[in-house]
Amino acid sequence: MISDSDCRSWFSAADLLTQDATSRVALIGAPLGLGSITPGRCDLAPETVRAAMKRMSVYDLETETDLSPLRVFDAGDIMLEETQPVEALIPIVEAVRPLAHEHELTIVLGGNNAVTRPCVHALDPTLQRVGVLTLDAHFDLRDTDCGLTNGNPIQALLEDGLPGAHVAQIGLLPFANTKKAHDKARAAGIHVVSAGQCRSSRGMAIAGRALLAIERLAERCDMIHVDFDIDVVERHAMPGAPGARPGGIAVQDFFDATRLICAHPKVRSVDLTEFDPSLDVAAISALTAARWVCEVLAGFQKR
Ligand SMILES: [Mn+2]
Repeated sequence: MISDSDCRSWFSAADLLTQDATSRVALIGAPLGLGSITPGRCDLAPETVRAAMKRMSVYDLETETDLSPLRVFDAGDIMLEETQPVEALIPIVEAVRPLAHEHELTIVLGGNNAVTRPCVHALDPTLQRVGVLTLDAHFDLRDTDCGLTNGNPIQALLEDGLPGAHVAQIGLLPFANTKKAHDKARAAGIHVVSAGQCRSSRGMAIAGRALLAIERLAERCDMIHVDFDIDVVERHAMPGAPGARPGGIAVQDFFDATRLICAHPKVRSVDLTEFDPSLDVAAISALTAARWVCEVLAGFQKR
């Protein structure tokens, strides 16, 4: 018997998932599909990401990062079938809060972007000690008078009492946001960094911008939640996100920023939102999402 032969398979990122609740990192699916402005199947994302993790090894040769000693407690998926965003608050908070308290880092696989508000409430019910960083093409500051959607989690959090100075947003795209949203962000004191300010052609701009944003939040907040809305990535590299547009950030910049952000000890929870597997082409988005999980863990391991 050849126990360590890799002639047919390897130890994959999916093999890091365990039922051992003492693991330093936890992962949970929040398959919220309803309430998207563009109706879709973001509810399929958690199972798709877990499956794609089987295609990722646990070793990054470029930085000689080996994730194999890490284990990730897989808490399964929250039951959110037929659930609208307004009804999803309590089940998500109740599922994520114990994980966020018992683990150094909790990974929440959305779901549409409406899962972000409950994640922030789970981390800090007072909303006074928590900071929120978004990597997103959009402000998500649409009005809430028509109800909660994937287009207004940040607006809803501000209305809940989250201070605007505790919010930083990276990757905002031209012609994907309104002047009204930009004015709201400015008035609230949100730290705004556009996609153009993050371009690779400007060197390590995104890494520097992300580090600056996270350090700014860390000065004001005891803990940070990061929303990785996958539509921040350039659309040609992200067919599986309805909101992705040409001109978004490069996928390598997305990975670099993820690792850098997740190395910060105040980052206690992260979400991945807006991945709709029904729109994906050649598993491009699924493999990007799986690599994102690896980058989150690589960043965490640097702490
Ligand atoms: Mn968003």
